[in-house]
Amino acid sequence: MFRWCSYCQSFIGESEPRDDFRLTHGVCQKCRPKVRTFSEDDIRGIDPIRGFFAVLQSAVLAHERFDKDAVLAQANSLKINPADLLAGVMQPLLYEIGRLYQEGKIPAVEEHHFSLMIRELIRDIRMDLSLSDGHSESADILLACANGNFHEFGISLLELHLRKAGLQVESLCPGIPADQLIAYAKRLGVKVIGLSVSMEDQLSEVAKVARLLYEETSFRPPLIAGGFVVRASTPDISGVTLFAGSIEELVGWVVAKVQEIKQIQSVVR
Ligand code: B12
Repeated sequence: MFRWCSYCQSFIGESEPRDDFRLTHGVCQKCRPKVRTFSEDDIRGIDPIRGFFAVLQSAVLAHERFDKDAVLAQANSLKINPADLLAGVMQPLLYEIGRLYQEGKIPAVEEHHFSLMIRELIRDIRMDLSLSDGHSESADILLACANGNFHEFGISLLELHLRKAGLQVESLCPGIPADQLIAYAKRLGVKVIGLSVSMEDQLSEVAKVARLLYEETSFRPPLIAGGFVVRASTPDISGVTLFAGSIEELVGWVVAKVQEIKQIQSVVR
């Protein structure tokens, strides 16, 4: 399920059961100190978001196209942050679309149309936040699709959440060969590399990056991998942290790791 804060309407994260795409309420860390008890009114705080989600979901189920500008405007009027819109509203819809396609309930073309709309939405959000598509000179973390993976929404979403936490993020999709990826990460001086994997055969690309990093002498940032096929049960890959947790947990982990590495580097210098 997808948890929203009943008080400030921000997306908190996912909770079990993971295959239930409905929205449920909770209290985020920021609001927690202000809240001692729950009243019925408090719980109803996410009703407008549930309503918004329900309208979008029925449009998707009815194979209707929806107007991304109207979606953005409504999200804005509900004070939904763009990163939360993607994580808490669009992400469950993407999973729902994937399930419908897998069950043969919608044709592939519907899945493609919906993907196109999400892609445009992400582009608009990036523009609104003045995030250039150009490449910067340095970054704390490089997020990339594993070579051969064209599913870009996962890393776009993570990028927005990591930026929201104050990190400098560079992202790369589609992926590039392992040696070029490492050369690029080195040039940016990143503290962490994150690879996104949507299909089992892409796990070997992650292993390739880990092997090449192991051969490096002066540049060995932690390598993490996540994505649709990464589960707690995924067999270990040497030199890789497999991450199957929530966005919230990932952001916490990366922020702590980057701080730790920066501290070590400042002492060594
Ligand atoms: C949209 C979509 C597409 C779009 C992608 C558009 C785009 N520009 O991104 C299109 C139509 C192009 C597409 C193509 C294909 N797809 Co597709 N696609 C999907 C769909 C419906 C949604 C994916 C998505 O965006 N999810 C939303 C994002 C936010 O979720 P996410 O990627 O999982 O990311 C989250 C986490 O996994 C994690 N995460 C992601 N990356 C990382 C990285 C790190 C470091 C960490 C820590 C965490 C992390 O954080 C994110 C936030 O929670 C899924 C179905 C599904 N249920 O997911 C299928 C799905 C992933 N696709 C699938 C397949 C098979 C394909 C194709 C092979 C289809 C084909 N026959 O052509 C091609 C492959 C293309 C390729 N080489 O990559 C399968 C994969 C099955 C498998 N495991 O093998 C799925 C599961 C559908 C299915 N049920 O069969 N697809």
